[in-house]
Amino acid sequence: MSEVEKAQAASPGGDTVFGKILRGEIPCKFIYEDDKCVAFNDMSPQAPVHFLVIPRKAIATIQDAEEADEQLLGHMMIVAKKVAADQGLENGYRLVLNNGKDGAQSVFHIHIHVMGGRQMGWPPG
Ligand code: DGP
Repeated sequence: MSEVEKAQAASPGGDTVFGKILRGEIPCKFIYEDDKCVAFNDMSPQAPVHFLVIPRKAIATIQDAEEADEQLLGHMMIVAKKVAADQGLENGYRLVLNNGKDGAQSVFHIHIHVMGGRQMGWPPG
């Protein structure tokens, strides 16, 4: 099943695989963690380096984010750039936040994809 097909089949609401990862129910090696978010490698990498930054707080989609989440969302971007530097992405990288069905979101717990280590194309599919 392609990532787009997974997104089309995914249903918003309820628990997610990322909730299970955060609770330690699914083993996952964090490459970064703090009290607000964690980062780990994507199991289906689309680039030589491909990791996800996810908040510990379960927010399903960007539409579900509230004004009070402003600092958390900004923090995730700062973590993304710090981990990207740790991963040696000195020539740039792509940040992606797939949102909702048409955005090809398959896991309804917001996450920033950070991809690098190759030349990215544009426009995205
Ligand atoms: P998105 O389509 O934007 O919702 O991306 C979800 C990503 O999450 C997708 O690239 C694959 C990744 N993913 C899903 N389940 C797991 C898992 O159990 N472990 C890891 N490391 N990544 C996962």
